[in-house]
Amino acid sequence: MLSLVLCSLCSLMVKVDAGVTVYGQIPLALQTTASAADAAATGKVLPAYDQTLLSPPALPDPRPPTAFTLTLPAQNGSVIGLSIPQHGSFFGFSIEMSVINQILGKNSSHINVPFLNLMSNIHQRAGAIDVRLGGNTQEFAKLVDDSSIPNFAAVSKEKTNLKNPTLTPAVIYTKDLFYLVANITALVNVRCPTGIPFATYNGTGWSLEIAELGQEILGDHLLGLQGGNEPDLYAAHNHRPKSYTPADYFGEFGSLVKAIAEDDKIPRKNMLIGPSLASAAWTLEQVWDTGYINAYSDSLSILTIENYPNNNCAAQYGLGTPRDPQTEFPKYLNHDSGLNIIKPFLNSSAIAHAAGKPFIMFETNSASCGGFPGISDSFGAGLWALDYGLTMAAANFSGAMLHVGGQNVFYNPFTAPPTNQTLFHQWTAGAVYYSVLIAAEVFGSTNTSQILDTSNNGIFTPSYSIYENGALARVALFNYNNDASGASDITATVKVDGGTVPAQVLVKYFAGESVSVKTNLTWAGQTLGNKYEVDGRLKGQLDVKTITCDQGANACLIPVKAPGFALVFLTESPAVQDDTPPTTFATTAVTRMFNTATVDPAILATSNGISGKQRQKNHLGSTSKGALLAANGNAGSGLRTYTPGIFGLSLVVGAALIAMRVVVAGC
Ligand SMILES: *[C@@H]1O[C@H](CO)[C@@H](O)[C@H](O)[C@H]1NC(C)=O
Ligand SMILES: *[C@@H]1O[C@H](CO)[C@@H](O)[C@H](O)[C@H]1NC(C)=O
Ligand SMILES: *[C@@H]1O[C@H](CO)[C@@H](O)[C@H](O)[C@H]1NC(C)=O
Ligand SMILES: *[C@@H]1O[C@H](CO)[C@@H](O)[C@H](O)[C@H]1NC(C)=O
Ligand SMILES: *[C@@H]1O[C@H](CO)[C@@H](O)[C@H](O)[C@H]1NC(C)=O
Ligand SMILES: *[C@@H]1O[C@H](CO)[C@@H](O)[C@H](O)[C@H]1NC(C)=O
Ligand SMILES: *[C@@H]1O[C@H](CO)[C@@H](O)[C@H](O)[C@H]1NC(C)=O
Ligand SMILES: *[C@@H]1O[C@H](CO)[C@@H](O)[C@H](O)[C@H]1NC(C)=O
Ligand SMILES: CC(=O)N[C@H]1CO[C@H](CO)[C@@H](O)[C@@H]1O
Repeated sequence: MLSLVLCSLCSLMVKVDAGVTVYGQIPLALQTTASAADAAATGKVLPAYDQTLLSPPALPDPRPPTAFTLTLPAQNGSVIGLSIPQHGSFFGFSIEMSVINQILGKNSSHINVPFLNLMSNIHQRAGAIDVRLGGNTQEFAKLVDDSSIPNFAAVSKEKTNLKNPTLTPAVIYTKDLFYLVANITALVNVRCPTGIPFATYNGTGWSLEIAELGQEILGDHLLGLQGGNEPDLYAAHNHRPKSYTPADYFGEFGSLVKAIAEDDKIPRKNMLIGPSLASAAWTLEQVWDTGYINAYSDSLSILTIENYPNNNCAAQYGLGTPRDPQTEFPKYLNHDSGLNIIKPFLNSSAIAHAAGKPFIMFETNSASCGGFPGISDSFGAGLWALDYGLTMAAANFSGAMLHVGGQNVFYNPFTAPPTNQTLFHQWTAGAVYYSVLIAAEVFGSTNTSQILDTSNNGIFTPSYSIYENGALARVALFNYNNDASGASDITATVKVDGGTVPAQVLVKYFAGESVSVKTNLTWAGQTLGNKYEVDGRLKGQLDVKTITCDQGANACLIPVKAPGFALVFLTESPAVQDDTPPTTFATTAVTRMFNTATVDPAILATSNGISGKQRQKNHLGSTSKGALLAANGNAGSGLRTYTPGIFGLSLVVGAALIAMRVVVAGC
């Protein structure tokens, strides 16, 4: 995509006392006085924190029925059109290479704790999380010697214009980048596809360092190596002559395959990813017609497409015709949006499946060139992204990755605070982070979930059924209508064919006050927090509704607010009731802290299964100055899972980690 990310190094360091250094976003000196309000940046609000609130679209006319019935077979055998088995990690993230430093961490010994927590939430539900490291800037990445980037950073964005034919590297990185990622994968099951610079191929030799170091250092956590990012835009971006065709790309890809075959430092030859078109100048079929899949079948592990359903390039970069967000908003708020996005790729999804290759939407989000103010981070976008993701899964895509840019995009699932605000702000999460989180629960961790689009009540109230290990396990229900009166709330009647409904079902709701809002979003009662409040943990009491079914009538009546989303658990899976905390993390840099004044003690008290009472009783996690919290000193062994039941085992560590998850985000 055309987005140019603006970011810079984050290098906050606060000396607390001799030998103790805390790397954090909230230095102790400022904690008691600084508030988000008085410390708010003066001047222009960056797009990632934009406050535009659009008007919710008018209700459809005629109004769709508010009640409908889904009669669902109990077993998968008789279900026509059910998807291939999907992984819990179906929905992941794609992180622009130039912002790795802001998002993942500064270097291998300074991992951002909020990032770990955000990944851990998904790992806990799905068993894994896929995070692509790449984007346009990967194409211009250049390895530099250890320690040659100032301030010990592993990655640095260079001042460059990606359209500049002189091809200045967009990103420089050291070998430590791979250790940074490896140290993350040692804590959370993150699987990373990345990419080989392709646009910068000079016709004679390839820069294969990313492939070499990736295989050496990331091992099995390296999910694949992209060969070309959006090659159909190379001509438009002046990376190739105007005459550049799919056949030319085919030839260059062959040269890459050959170079890898001849490189002893790349032992695994069969993990290339392509063609990753932007679906702009070429169709996937044009690439298939070159014989690409057959010719490179032994080298290709994943087939990919990248697509944004819309663009905001006029407002962001003065390119094309301006689009008014208010006019665009309704286009996202119905099931046809996702269906229309994937329509051009269904043939390729089937072709990939027949060839035994996964087909992945490698980079997507609400609109290219940064998304739209008011749309991309709204609750409506959260519903849209979840529906779009499930649509892809139902159509046999094997994965999809939501793109994460820098401070100047509207669509980020999560954003680290701007460098000059790390003193007083925490992270910000977009509504679409919840979409990925919820998708992880839709599919669960068995990797056997099969999904079917069961929408039968019009485009404003789509629905899906999910089979796990062959049996009907969950039902997903959307309501895109926006109506505070309650008159557009829906009731779905779920019936089981070839079986009977359980006596009761558990339901989790994704809730927001309207499709327009960006604040107070909750998943099963819990929230990450609003703008600048996110440390990566879900806060608040888990609220899973129990709905009693009528077994005589073989019917469960599930209400869904307008707007809203419900995930119905028909078999009481352990995950749904599970209020145990995800794994929590420390970084090597944190050895002591006190005074977590910016934390709401009520939230702390209910977080992670340890009550305030228990904490008081054990003199733990005091929020007052002077409480000494010891922490483990090694990121590689920083993995601690704890539950209320293991106090005897690791009381102190547990308390320290809770506090750190609140205040620490080493940059
Ligand atoms: C932070 O930097 C931005 C961009 O350089 C600037 O507009 C803003 O005023 C700065 N904010 C503070 C609080 O210094
Ligand atoms: C990471 O950066 C810190 C300084 O911020 C430095 O002390 C440390 O050695 C660096 N780690 C690596 C592995 O370069
Ligand atoms: C082409 O690129 C390769 C890899 O970066 C480099 O080793 C080689 O010297 C370059 N060749 C020319 C002619 O620039
Ligand atoms: C699917 O793609 C193949 C390969 O390019 C092409 O031959 C075929 O016509 C396409 N089918 C449809 C329905 O587009
Ligand atoms: C997905 O794959 C399954 C199993 O091969 C097939 O039955 C189903 O029709 C496919 N769905 C689509 C939309 O192609
Ligand atoms: C599910 O797939 C993930 C990769 O997405 C893998 O790490 C995990 O081990 C698998 N789980 C099971 C139960 O097979
Ligand atoms: C039904 O589910 C089982 C277990 O996941 C799987 O082995 C089987 O292939 C599925 N059958 C169909 C028709 O999808
Ligand atoms: C969020 O919810 C809280 C508590 O219910 C309420 O006090 C606050 O006004 C809400 N904030 C916004 C921006 O909706
Ligand atoms: C598990 C792992 O990959 N650990 C690495 C963390 O980073 C350091 C370098 O700072 C490596 O030496 C470790 O191997």
